[in-house]
Amino acid sequence: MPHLWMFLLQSLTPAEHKVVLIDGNAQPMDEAGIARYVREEKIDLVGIGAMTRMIAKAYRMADAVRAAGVPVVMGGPHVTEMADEALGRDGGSRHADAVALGEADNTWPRIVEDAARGELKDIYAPVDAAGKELKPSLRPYPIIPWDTIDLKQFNLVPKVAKRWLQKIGAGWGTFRIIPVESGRGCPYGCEFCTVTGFFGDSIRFRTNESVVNELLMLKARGRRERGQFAVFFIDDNFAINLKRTKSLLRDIIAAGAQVHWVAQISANLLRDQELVDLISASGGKWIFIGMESIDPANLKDVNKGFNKPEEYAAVLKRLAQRNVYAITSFIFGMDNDTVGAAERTLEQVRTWPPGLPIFGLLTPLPGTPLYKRLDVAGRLTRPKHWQEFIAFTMAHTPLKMTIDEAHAEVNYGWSHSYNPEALAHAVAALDDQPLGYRVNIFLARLCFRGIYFPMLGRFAWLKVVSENRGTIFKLAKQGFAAWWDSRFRPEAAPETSAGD
Ligand code: B12
Ligand code: SF4
Repeated sequence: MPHLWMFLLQSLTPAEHKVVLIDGNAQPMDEAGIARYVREEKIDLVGIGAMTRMIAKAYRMADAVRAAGVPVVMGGPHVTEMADEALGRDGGSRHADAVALGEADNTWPRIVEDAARGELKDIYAPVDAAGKELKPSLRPYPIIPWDTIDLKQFNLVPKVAKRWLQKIGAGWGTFRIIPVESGRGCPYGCEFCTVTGFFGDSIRFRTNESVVNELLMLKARGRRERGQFAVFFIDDNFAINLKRTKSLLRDIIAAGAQVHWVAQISANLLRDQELVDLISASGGKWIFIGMESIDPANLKDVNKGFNKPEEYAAVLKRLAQRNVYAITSFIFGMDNDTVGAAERTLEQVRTWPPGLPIFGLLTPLPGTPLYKRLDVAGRLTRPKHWQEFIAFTMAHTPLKMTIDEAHAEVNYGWSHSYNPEALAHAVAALDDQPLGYRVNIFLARLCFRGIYFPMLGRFAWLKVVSENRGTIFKLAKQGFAAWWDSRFRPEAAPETSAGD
């Protein structure tokens, strides 16, 4: 999925400038490649955004661009906290000519104008003339021209299958997941999270109309191209204001702007049955829930005591009754975790409707209260872990187990949730549902498996397909039977034979 910031800043760029977007995930380039590109295309200014985990690579790319003689501006959550690092003021080398702190909606046009005049400043802060912090209101919100943006690099359908898939149903020649924001900010202040510090606890929303129009634009393009769009509402807590969220979802339904969508919502807000009904009716398919832990002591430690593990099951059942499933996110290596935390978590997960469990390690990100607490306590083992990023590797010592034991817990969680037996079990749990739901969960599990187990390359995929051949055969058999019934025994075919 592409990152929203680049489309947003592109829309906010003064009209006389041309913007080219390169997503390092979709179009990998090495240092020599990016240097060649900026020289050949005669690029005048490069903007780079990155999260903490990708900042080391971002700095390397920035160094190569600067060595080619092109100025670099960096922005995003990491450099907002570590501006001195990016500007080489902490004793290290300089990677950026300028840093945009915080939300750059209002500063970006100024940065571009300064760069055009050759007068880039080191730091751009979102403040007014009196130095008071200014948060963009999101009303008005720029129109992101999804109908004309070149989205080739984000098509998830393999090229070889494109022509054939275009003919299926409403057309599957393209499938793209598009980030859309309907609001910003979260006041909850969980200890490990960057969001409350970065976006502030002032929550801001776009108008319903502007969100609905964006969805309608995506739908129209999908129809035109005989392809599909799904939307990720990237709001940190999509239902933080229940009344507003319900009104947005009602407007989406009234305008016929439903697309399949995913959003992040904390479990406490999903108690509301009307909200869940509206989620389902407006196209909501997957809800990402930061469950973090099934241990209330852990949740209290990280200032997330509003999560109540005893209600997780009810929340997930309420969603599943409306055919909405959950991406349930857990963190191991918390201070009250002991060996066996993963199995204890999975014991609960197995009693829930099938979903997409994901597992990570407690990570002290710069600028978070967690970072400060661990630093003061002298518990950081790799205080600048981002300079040498290693996936799924702790940067501090947990209290009740070793670092290696915490790593083993994460490995246990992923292995036991994504092995062929677990996938078969998830599919079987939906045996009473339309076939489309079973195919959906199977494909989603295969893709999510790749978060932990690298699945790059044809052979990695072939291996996984072979390991899961039993489930694939079962689904193919059911698919053939459904097709046969709909063709030759219409009276026997179920009303909805393929779900979505
Ligand atoms: C969507 C999202 C994802 C998506 C993918 C990202 C995508 N393709 O969009 C998914 C779900 C996959 C994801 C995964 C992860 N995410 Co995430 N994600 C987000 C989320 C919710 C929204 C991002 C967004 O679009 N925001 C809205 C835009 C408008 O804001 P923005 O990106 O910050 O951009 C503004 C400014 O920062 C600035 N800006 C940004 N870049 C640039 C560049 C330039 C040149 C300039 C001038 C300005 C600028 O201008 C923009 C407009 O104001 C944010 C939280 C948040 N609300 O931002 C977390 C967030 C970015 N994620 C975070 C994390 C930790 C992760 C994971 C590491 C989690 C994990 N443990 O696995 C993974 C890593 C994924 C990976 N492998 O790279 C952290 C990052 C903190 C940090 N210091 O790095 C955040 C902030 C959430 C948090 N809880 O703290 N994430
Ligand atoms: S609820 Fe989510 S977005 Fe809000 S502070 Fe906690 S982890 Fe961050």
